[in-house]
Amino acid sequence: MKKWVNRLSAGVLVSSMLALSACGGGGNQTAPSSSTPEASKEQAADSKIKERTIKAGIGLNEDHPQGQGLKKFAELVAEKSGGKIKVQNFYAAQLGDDKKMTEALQGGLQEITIPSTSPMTGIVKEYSILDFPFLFNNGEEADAVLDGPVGQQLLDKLPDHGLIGLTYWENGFRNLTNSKRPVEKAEDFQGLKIRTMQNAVHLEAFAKLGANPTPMAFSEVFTALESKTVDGQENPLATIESNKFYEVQPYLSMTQHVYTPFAFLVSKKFWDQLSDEEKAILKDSAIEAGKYQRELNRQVNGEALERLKAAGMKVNEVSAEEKAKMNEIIKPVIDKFAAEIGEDLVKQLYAEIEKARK
Ligand code: TK8
Repeated sequence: MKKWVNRLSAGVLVSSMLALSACGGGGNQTAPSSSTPEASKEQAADSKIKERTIKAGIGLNEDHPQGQGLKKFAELVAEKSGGKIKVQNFYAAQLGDDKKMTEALQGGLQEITIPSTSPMTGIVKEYSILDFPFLFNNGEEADAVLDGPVGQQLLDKLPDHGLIGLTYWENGFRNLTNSKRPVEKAEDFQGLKIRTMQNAVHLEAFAKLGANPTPMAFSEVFTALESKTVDGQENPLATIESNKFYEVQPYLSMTQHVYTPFAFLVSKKFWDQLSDEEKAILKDSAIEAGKYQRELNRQVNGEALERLKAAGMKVNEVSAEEKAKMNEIIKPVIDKFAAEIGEDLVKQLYAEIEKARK
């Protein structure tokens, strides 16, 4: 059964990637002759791009849309730099979890990582506004906010912490899995030991629902589920599939309780060494690969549910009434963080969402 699922998911993923890649990448340009003004301008620009090999690490697998996005990024950087800038990709937390890799960027030991924004609240607490449950109805609303003034304001807070934020990629809408029971009602959370990201909003929100939350690095989750140190976890479907959580989690409840973005981060120590041409290559590639990644992520998350059911997961929907009840129970936690973060930014966030809904 499982081998069949893997072969299927690999096949589907490759075909969706091929379909998507047809839309990316620029063709080869014919080099203008060397004596023309264009040539000297191009040579001047080219001279501003140095031979470099940079390390980019992520927590998810190569087959996950985040991994595929990173591959696209490396291709685009190579293309735009005429092969001078090589991006070495490290998947599946080879270089550590989101927090560890972000610290490595701050120390200048690594150049790029793409963490979930939730563990970044320890660096910039304002990122907590993105952890408010049931904030977005769909990915497009999230795009409007993240690619808009609120998203930019949050990125602009990073240089003071040794980080440069270029853009946002998509992790997605999170759903609960567990080994105990289907979670259909707010009260079904009672007593469930749930792994959360290292994030105060998530911890306090699950505690408010009566669960017993434990913060943990992503790379430790599978083992904690398998050994029943925790009963459950929550992630988008593409991650539940790519990390084979269906092998140790019989129940999948479509809570869609919060949307998590990824932030595309670069070490400021490294960034400050770059020429404007090199900075433009990295930024343009991160944004272009990000568009590809978001689209692929939505496609894979759209397809994964049937494969997870085929892999044996018992899936239950959660009604809008029960989601509203959960949101009501959690509200005091959100009010507390909203006050801590500051009403202005929170008001702006809701105004941007309203605008996106028009
Ligand atoms: C991977 C994490 C993961 C996140 C989590 O490094 O920790 O559950 O959803 O995607 O960023």
